[in-house]
Amino acid sequence: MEVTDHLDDRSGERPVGQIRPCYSRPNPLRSEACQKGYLRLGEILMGHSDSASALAKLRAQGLRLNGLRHQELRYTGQRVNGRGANGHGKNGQGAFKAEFLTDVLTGLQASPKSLPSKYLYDERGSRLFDEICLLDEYYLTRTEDQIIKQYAQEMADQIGPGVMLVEYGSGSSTKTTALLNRLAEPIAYVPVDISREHLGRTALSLAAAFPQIEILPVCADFTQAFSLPVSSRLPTHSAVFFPGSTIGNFQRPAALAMLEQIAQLCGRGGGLLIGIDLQKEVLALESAYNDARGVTAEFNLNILRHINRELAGNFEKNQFEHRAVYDGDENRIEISLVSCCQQQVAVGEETFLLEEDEAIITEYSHKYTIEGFASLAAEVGLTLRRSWTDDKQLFAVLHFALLS
Ligand code: AVJ
Repeated sequence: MEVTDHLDDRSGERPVGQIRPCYSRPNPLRSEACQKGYLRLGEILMGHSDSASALAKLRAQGLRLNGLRHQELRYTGQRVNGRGANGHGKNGQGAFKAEFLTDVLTGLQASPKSLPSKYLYDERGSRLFDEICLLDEYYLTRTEDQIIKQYAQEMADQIGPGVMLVEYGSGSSTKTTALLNRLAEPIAYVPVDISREHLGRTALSLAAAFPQIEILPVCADFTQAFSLPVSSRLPTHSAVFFPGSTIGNFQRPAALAMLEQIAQLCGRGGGLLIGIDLQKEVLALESAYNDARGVTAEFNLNILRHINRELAGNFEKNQFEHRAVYDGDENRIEISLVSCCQQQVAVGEETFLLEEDEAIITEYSHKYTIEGFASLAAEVGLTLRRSWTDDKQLFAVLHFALLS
């Protein structure tokens, strides 16, 4: 069987313990991938063209690399929705920036003004979000972790044997590990993430921990359609794992579109394991988004830095204030940046006038009841099979099936 190595061009000597990602059979995606500017393996791995520096960075982050040498780590040449994720792609950067600019201009021309929440997550934003997850006030992450840890076996039983498990967001892998540990005969694990860095880290550490599971990372924006990679063994079905209550970011039409997309990706017999934040008293909700240390405020304001840097904006961070309030009619936390004065702001060639107290909405975080979310999912054919929650009913993890 032919082994093709795509990590870099210096595939000759490799010290012991180095990663050896490979395709163990000819990969039909490969030549097409290279022609069309799909991601190459090395790029997916780290966004480094040089494997030595990628490895040094991984080591510095404390990753166990020994033992990976014989691990078959496969990467797909999955297309990143037509552009380089995170703007690092050799061919995609321009397109990515153009889309960022269009999104920002469209949002600032609208009334009320808004900015897509996905732009909160540049590198610094992602780090700040990780910090949010550790805050006392931010109960979401810790509660979901605890639910999954406690009921991982039941969840794995619900998902069933022979699955290709597709994770949206592939964040920190503690939840994933708990699940993968308990799945019966899992065929493949497909982490999907827009951040190549995150994806590389997740893929490598899970490949080391689960040598029997084929790891097929896909670098993509999961809010847009993408296709599943092909595993070497045929799965009996696919299931999407979508933790973190990220679905809460979407308003109803977008949430429905997302669920529909998941249903189509999995097909009949497929499943969805998803985390949602539950409705609760307003004080607890608002505290979670107005932490005492101001980390959430910093996270929110970071979107302005991101725009200034990437799109030649001139937002003055200290002319804006973080606001997060619960809207009981819409059942959502509305996060915005409020202009402290009347001011003019430029983004590239365009200028915008902001009135004193005018808000730019940066994020919604919808809160559901289990029944409410189940009826939403039912609209696209997803049937609620089981749900798990913590004893204070702060958060829930739901399992849906696409019945044939
Ligand atoms: C990542 C969308 C789940 O809505 O709670 C946290 C994002 N924003 N604090 C959420 C967020 C501010 C978070 N989600």
